Amino acid sequence: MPPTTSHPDADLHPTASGLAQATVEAHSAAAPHAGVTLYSGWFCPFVQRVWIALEEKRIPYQYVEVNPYDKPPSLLSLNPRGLVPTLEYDGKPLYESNVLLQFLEDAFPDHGPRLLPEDPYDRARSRIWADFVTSRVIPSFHRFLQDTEGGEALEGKRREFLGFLKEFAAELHHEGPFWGGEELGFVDVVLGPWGIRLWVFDHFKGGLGIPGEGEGGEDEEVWGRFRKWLRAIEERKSVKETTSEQEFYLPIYQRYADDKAQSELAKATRAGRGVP
Ligand SMILES: N[C@@H](CCC(=O)N[C@@H](CS)C(=O)NCC(=O)O)C(=O)O
Repeated sequence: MPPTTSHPDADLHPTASGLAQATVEAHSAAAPHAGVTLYSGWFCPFVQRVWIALEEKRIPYQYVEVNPYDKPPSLLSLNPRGLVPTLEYDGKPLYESNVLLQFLEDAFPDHGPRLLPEDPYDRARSRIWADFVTSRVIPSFHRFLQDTEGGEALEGKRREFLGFLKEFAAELHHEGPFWGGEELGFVDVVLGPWGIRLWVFDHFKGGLGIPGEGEGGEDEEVWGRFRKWLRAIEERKSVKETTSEQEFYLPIYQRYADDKAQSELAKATRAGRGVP
């Protein structure tokens, strides 16, 4: 059958599956008054940041699935960048996942838990580490995933990525389980969607190499703390209920692993730039 669209990445599974499918169905009705509409791609980790926050805060929202590689006019008219997540609030558009997280915090102060700390210093620190995730961890995740040279080049990218994860892990609250302590917060939501996607390195790149229990040597404590964080993220209801079945992510990540993906993120990685 000839492709129905010209973008090479557009041919993906059309809808969420598994636990995420039930969440989509529960939010298929038009957004209630003072609610928001989330223009989403079920597979997208940037979307998942915002989706987790909407679920955690129990903000009324409508979920609208769009294919950002076959951009419908409804998406482009709201977001000239044509990226998901895009949000419509009171008829007005907003985008950029980290901005959206902070917007939800400001616009719905009485809904659910606050993700950012009250204390100005702690808020600023959360923003520093959220920025670290977006400017360092995610580009490095993609450099590693999109490597097709193998050998020393792949090994170097693996080491770079592990180095960033270790730097992140060293900043985690001593007990946790989350970044700032017992409660899930902004930094957790910003990295969480990539945390639950670390399986891609086992699947496509011969392993990530986070030391297992008792294997961390002088870094045992920091890696132990990272594993505890990751377990807490993986077990979080809002994370599970916004995650689809692995088999449907596979063909998408296969294209990244073969360095064939033509998304803005894949192209930016190839060109040595950061997150689009
Ligand atoms: N900086 C954006 C990145 C969003 C993004 O790259 N979304 C991807 C899907 S995961 C997208 O819409 N890609 C469409 C494209 O590459 O044309 C954010 O944080 O919201």
